[in-house]
Amino acid sequence: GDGARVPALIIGSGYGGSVAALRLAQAGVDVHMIEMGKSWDTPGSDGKIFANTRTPDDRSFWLRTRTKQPLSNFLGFPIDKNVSRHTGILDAEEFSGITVYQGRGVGGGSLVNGGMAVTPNRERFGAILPSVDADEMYDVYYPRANAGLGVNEIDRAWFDTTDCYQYARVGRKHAERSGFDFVYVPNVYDFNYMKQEAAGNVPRSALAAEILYGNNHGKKSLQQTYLAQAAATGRVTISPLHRVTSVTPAPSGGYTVTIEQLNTGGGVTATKTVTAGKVFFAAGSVGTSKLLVKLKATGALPGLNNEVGKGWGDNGNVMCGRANHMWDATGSLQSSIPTVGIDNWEEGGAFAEVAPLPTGIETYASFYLSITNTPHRAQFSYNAGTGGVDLNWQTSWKQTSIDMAKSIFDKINRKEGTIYRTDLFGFYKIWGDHLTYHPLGGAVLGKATDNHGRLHGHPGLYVIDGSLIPGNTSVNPFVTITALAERNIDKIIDTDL
Ligand code: FAE
Repeated sequence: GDGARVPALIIGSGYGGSVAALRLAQAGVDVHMIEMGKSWDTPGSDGKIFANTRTPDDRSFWLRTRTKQPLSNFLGFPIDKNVSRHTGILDAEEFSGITVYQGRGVGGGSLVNGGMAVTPNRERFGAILPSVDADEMYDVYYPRANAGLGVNEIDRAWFDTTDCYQYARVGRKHAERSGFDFVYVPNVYDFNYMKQEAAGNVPRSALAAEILYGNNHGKKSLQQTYLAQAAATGRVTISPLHRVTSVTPAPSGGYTVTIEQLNTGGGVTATKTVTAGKVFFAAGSVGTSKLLVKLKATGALPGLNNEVGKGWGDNGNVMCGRANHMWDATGSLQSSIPTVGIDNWEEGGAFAEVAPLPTGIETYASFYLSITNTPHRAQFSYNAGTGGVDLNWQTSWKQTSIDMAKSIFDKINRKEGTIYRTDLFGFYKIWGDHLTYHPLGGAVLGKATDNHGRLHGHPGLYVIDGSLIPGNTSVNPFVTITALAERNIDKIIDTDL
């Protein structure tokens, strides 16, 4: 409630925030989590909590009057439509030069993402976060994160025969014929549940094209894993539809946190303050960076250093489709959960996931989301004129990522005698280069913070989310965000409580 005092306050309920909440609670600390999105535990008028990908509605987007679907076109035609402004689940946040997709609600990105749970190869991790003891990460924290998240692997025999992964088998065949390393990618979607979907025994989710706007079944989001365990401790309170706007040192010690309560139209219905002994920034790379940059610039947290807002990257995300021959049909039934990838990181700087196009009809298309080794990093800065925070990302920087992705797909196209699809992102546009699903950085470990996420200049303030990672993880990021959070909270509980 307003004016309360809490030992630990966590801003955001995604991966970093959920790890911090569970471990602090298990250590006996009472925790208050503040989450700007909805709780996503109540069915809508159709009886379902989450909207379907094929029929986005008010639930689908964060405070927009028109959808902004990542795949904006089909057969060249725009498919976006009007919706009413609502605190929906997927935020397509626009900065100059890039749209950053993020989850909104209790569970953060785990609500909307594809569940691909990838532990990077050890050498690549060492290159990204050299100050982190890799032995400890690979012996203790990656296994702990994988267990906590409920990561599982697809049954290869089932993969080889099920209709819903025909598109992925075509992806495998093409990758192998061009000599690329083909990898099976673990996931937090329960593959046993998916088998039951295919057999017609349970309600369909992955096999009903659910993804992006939430999965009604099968996926173990944070609500089913870390947050369920955290709730069971009895020490964690979550306030959904509450947004943190300020954190500043309190006269009596600790920090005064200002919080706006929102209605589902996005309006502010109340403003509250809470005093917190310790504050954990877990608002995601963009959310945490925006808060810190603004709080430093406006003098609320004057001790923060000049690294705040720096080192932001898009994980090199770029999308494309390939047009297959008629004999390489990808199937009308496609599981929305990707489970395979093409690894050309060492040679060409790209790791591509074979993604579904779950339109429900045969498209003869292969679709890919590539993660690339781009060197480009942007910076957040406070805009005193608008009171907002800008990002200086350059659209042209994506060309580096496109070139890296082409190291895979140009070769496959040559080998197969095929071409790129030009109808998925606009009229005659091959590359989906306007967006990222994987924002990383902005409060980089060892720069804006010490080697365990303690913010420089203000004891008792911590960063514990994707903003600690300097712009790239070489693979999909959430397992690394979770493992790093497990490592940092272990140290913080040992030494700071
Ligand atoms: P995140 O999960 O974004 O949580 C931050 C939370 O803070 C959100 O719930 C916000 O609503 C909340 N918040 C922000 N600002 C405030 C504020 N001022 N006050 C209160 N609350 C606030 O952060 N990653 C993978 O590894 N595998 C995948 O298959 C994959 N697929 C993806 C697909 C899509 C469509 C998207 C959008 C992302 C995908 N990701 C995937 C990325 C992954 O979800 C993302 O890296 C993590 O969710 C980031 O975790 P954080 O804890 O940093």
